[in-house]
Amino acid sequence: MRRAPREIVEEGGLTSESAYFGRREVLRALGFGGLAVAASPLLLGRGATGLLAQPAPETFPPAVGPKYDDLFPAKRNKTYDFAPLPETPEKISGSYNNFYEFTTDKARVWRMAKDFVASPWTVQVKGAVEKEFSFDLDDLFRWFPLEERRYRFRCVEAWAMQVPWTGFPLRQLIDRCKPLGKAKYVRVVSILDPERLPGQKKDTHWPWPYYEAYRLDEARHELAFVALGIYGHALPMQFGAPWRIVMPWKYGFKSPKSIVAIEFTETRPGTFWNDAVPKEYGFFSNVNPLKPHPRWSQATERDIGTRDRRPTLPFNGYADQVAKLYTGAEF
Ligand SMILES: Nc1nc2c(c(=O)[nH]1)N[C@H]1C(S)=C(S)[C@@H](COP(=O)(O)O)O[C@H]1N2
Ligand SMILES: [Mo]
Repeated sequence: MRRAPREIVEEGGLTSESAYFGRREVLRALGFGGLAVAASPLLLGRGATGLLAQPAPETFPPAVGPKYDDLFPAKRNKTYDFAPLPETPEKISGSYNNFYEFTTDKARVWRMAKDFVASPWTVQVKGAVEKEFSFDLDDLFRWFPLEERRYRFRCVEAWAMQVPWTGFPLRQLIDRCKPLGKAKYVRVVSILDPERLPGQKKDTHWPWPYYEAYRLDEARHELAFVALGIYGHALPMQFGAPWRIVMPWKYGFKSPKSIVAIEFTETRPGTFWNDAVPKEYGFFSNVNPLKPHPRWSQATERDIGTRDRRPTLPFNGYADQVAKLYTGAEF
């Protein structure tokens, strides 16, 4: 996130995503990544791959394979909708991802992730629970009825999208874990596998694996969601297959991908970004237009689909539902 926000979204007054993707490919072929750097033979070599590569497809395949296709598409839950904003096309949201385990280059994540098979998969449940246990993909996909929810999503870098997630309320999974009364927080840990995740091998200055945490009342809120799918099919790898958490009122980094452990604690756990850059990323990180990031304003956001800029909403538009969870200081 060091450079994060603006290098792509803000660049050059582009008006359509085709112009944007077209220009990216051209820049890449010339040896320019997201940022202008002096062309070197090495960069040209790498860039040439970009020119030969196919542009992003309209849709991306599930990283768990076809095994759970019978569960999709799930029934839409009409309580949750992002209207009047338009749905962000899969082609756009699926080729503009933050998933640092692969690469920090948002436009390249889908290509680097496309051969990753997220099956089999085991999730450990530990800490302050009645009994520690683990579960697998069949449990995850078939324990609870799946539904589709249309949510807004807001990255701390000031870009936003609107997507239909498929899954179930996080509260149901928490109940299944049987936390003890003394548990006050829940912590989740993403996959650690440097052999298959090039970012974990290359960017060793980060405290891998990725980890996040919430106060239990936040995690049990009706909006807190377990996503197993998006756009009516199981998650493609770049979205965090086989499952992730989605907290739509918080900045996107509080929606961790590809989770392998859930732990209940009595004291507040650290989080990946707060531990890595404490001055920039807090524990709650609720979307707040009035509280600028130390390096940029959060007053407005850019829609990655329409490319419109619009005002940021408190709690990303979910204030009526979640504001009551927080004191002023926590917002
Ligand atoms: N494990 C893991 N989870 C992650 C990230 C990451 O790098 N690794 N990036 C976060 C950030 S900063 C954002 S904005 C969202 C992006 O989700 P998307 O690529 O599905 O849009 O994922 C979040 N979850
Ligand atoms: Mo983000």
